[in-house]
Amino acid sequence: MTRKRPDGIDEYDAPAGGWGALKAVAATLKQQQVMTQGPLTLLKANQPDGFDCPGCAWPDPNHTSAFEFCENGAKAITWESTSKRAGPEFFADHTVAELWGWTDHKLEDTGRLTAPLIHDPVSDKFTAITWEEAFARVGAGLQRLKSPDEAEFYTSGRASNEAAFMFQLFVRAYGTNNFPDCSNMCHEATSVGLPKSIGVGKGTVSLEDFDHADAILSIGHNPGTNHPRMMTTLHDAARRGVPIVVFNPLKERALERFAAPQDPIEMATFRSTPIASAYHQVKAGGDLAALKGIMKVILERDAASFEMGGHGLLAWDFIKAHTVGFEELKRDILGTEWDQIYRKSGLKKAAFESTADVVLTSKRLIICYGMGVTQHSIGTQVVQQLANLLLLGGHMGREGAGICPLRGHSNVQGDRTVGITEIPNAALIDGMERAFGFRPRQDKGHNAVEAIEAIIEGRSKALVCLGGNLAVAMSDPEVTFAGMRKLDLAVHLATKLNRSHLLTAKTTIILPVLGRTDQDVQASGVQSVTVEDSMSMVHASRGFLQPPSDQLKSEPAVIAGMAKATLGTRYGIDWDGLIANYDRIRDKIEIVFPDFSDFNKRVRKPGGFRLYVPAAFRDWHTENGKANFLVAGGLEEDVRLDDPEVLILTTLRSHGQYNTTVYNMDDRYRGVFGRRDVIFMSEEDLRSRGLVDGDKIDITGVKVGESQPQTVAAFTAIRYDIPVGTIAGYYPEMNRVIALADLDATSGTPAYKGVPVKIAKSAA
Ligand SMILES: Nc1nc2c(c(=O)[nH]1)N[C@H]1C(S)=C(S)[C@@H](COP(=O)(O)OP(=O)(O)OC[C@H]3O[C@@H](n4cnc5c(=O)[nH]c(N)nc54)[C@H](O)[C@@H]3O)O[C@H]1N2
Ligand SMILES: Nc1nc2c(c(=O)[nH]1)N[C@H]1C(S)=C(S)[C@@H](COP(=O)(O)OP(=O)(O)OC[C@H]3O[C@@H](n4cnc5c(=O)[nH]c(N)nc54)[C@H](O)[C@@H]3O)O[C@H]1N2
Ligand SMILES: [Mo]
Repeated sequence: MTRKRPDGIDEYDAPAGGWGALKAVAATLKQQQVMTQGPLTLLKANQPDGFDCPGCAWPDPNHTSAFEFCENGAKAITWESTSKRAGPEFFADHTVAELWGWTDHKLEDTGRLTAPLIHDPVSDKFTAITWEEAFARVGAGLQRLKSPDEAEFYTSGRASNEAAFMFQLFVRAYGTNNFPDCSNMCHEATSVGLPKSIGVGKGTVSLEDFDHADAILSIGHNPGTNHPRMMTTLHDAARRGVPIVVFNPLKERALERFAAPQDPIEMATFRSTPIASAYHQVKAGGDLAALKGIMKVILERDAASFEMGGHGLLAWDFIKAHTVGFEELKRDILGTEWDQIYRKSGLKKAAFESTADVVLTSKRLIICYGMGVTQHSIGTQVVQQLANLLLLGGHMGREGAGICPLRGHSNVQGDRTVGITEIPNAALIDGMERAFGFRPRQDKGHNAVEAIEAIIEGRSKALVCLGGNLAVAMSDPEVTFAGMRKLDLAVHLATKLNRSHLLTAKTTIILPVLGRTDQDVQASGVQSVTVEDSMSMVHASRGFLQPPSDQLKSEPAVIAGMAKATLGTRYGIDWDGLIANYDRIRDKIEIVFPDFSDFNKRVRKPGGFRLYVPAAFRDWHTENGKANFLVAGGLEEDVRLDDPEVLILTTLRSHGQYNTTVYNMDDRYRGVFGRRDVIFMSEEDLRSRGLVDGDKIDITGVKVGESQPQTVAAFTAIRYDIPVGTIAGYYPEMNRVIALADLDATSGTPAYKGVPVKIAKSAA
């Protein structure tokens, strides 16, 4: 007999995609009241003459002609092109204290911001202000600081190349390298880890490579929700018989079975395609052990082949010609005990043997990965082990093979390419001098966690955010929120209201900006911006909707306005000229970054162009000019985990959210409906703690460094197919229990996917 499940919890038996996805889009259109402009907008997404979907950074197929269906892209687009508005009248009716009590969903669901706003501390309300006044206040606030290093300039990954480039120009001319950005919380382990391995901090594969791959490993990402257009690619590969081996603690439905809404037969017959050929439910944080396990089998078999008089099983010509460090890696891997590998990964020998079979028979292997890999205290090292595994078989610089980090925001990769970095290299500084005649500082600035620490400690007094919701995205809101409330100046360029805006400083200004779908008209006419996807393709994006208010400015224009008010005529930068025609911004980008040669011409070709990725051509831009096998530290137990009561919490995105934007309360593919206050737990972890499915529990963080552990109370434990010792909950609700100091020391990426916690049955 099966016991009744808790409210809102249901087994979801259907495949991912299919009719459920189509139905969800119809519901979204209705919710956002976009029956007139909305459906039309969807057809322009990711088309050569349309705008780049703000949803994710998965590339568009060449010469896109048919509408590429994507449920979550549709949510992202309709959320932006909604007919709801949050204008000055709305803010006149609500104090900030009142709005603070609203949910994240309700805050953003008030609709598009329509006018510049300033917080009035007397009434505790946001009131309208002119652009001139707003720019003057920002300029005065920044000029007043003792040093430019007392200001932090945050970038979220939706900003276009043009906006991001203008932002770094403004900030470098102002005089600091404090560039916290969302990438610091996301793929920083990739940006820091891969350059040491293969000389470039980006993926090496192109979309076409997936047509030629003969095996795919998918590690720690959930494309059915976060990169839905990738499902078309995985679906095609699976139908070709390509083995797809998954490592993920949760059985993500889309990686099990997917019905392609593009496929008329699957839609008509309610059939679906199995995606994963093997699914290994590794423990959260167990990937380093798992990768060592796979490589151990491979290296043992290679050695055995030589002993039998064979030529080995690895790509020996490649290893000899292109790599350094094989012997050290071999020593480390063969010296790692199987017991430790089993214990840390939670997997058995068969998982490593079967994966080694796939890897060793593959001539063209692609490894895809996401936040399940990067957001750990050992994230950088795990990324480097992925590179090791590929290098053993020579799967770099070969058609159909390579590494594929799934990037987050639609232009997070481009923002980094055009200069958003707290660690500028000499090439960037030289380029800026060539383009603008001044030499910016080259010393290291703050990344995201360092920026928050500086704000908490009062070393930084101003924060300017180009989009995003930094306070909510960050760990430990208890200290993060308190720090942000102590600022002298907080400035937010935003499309919609969110909680970070409500953390009011002495002066708090919200500047409403055009989104991707909005038409951007400047002195020379309608403008396009450019973006770079996960596979280094740069292409144009042009909005066409009537903006929600005639008071909105584009992001580049707002940045230019702030820059003029702050810097005056410093360095003779022609801010107005750059804004009048974005071709001029691109001309400057080309001077700073020679890879963008002929930028304006090349980006006008439908589909755009691909930036040079040296490792994709076996051109290794590492210090020693070779690809490097890198050894990761041992698998010593984390001392925090010695306590048998400690569980590892991993924090996830639901199907109904975009980062801190909560579209709706459902997580359809995981069978959760109308709620987010749940913790996924294995039957055994429930039982051993005297709990049953549906019990209310309190989750408390474990002390890390100086942290004061916080508790999330009265969440509902639900029985779920997840490894013993691993539990899961939603981001950002669970950020409360994550210590700010819990991060990957090498890259600074917060360890959002490996949070040590204790749980107890709620008293109430
Ligand atoms: N619709 C939608 N699209 C998005 C986003 C969104 O919020 N909504 N966010 C965008 C952004 S900024 C990003 S960075 C990407 C994020 O895309 P993903 O990387 O897919 O992000 P997560 O939801 O955090 O899920 C990570 C996956 O890793 C698994 N996992 C958790 N811990 C571990 C572990 O220790 N090991 C392994 N192997 N797996 C683990 C989880 O079960 C989950 O399946 O998506 C982008 N696209
Ligand atoms: N626990 C936990 N925490 C995490 C993660 C996790 O997996 N677990 N993931 C981390 C990751 S990968 C990331 S990338 C960060 C995300 O951190 P952020 O990038 O800071 O957050 P978002 O939620 O993407 O930002 C949403 C806001 O962006 C604004 N916005 C939307 N479109 C535009 C636009 O076109 N222009 C401007 N100016 N503003 C716009 C809106 O006001 C909206 O409220 O969170 C990180 N935090
Ligand atoms: Mo991200």
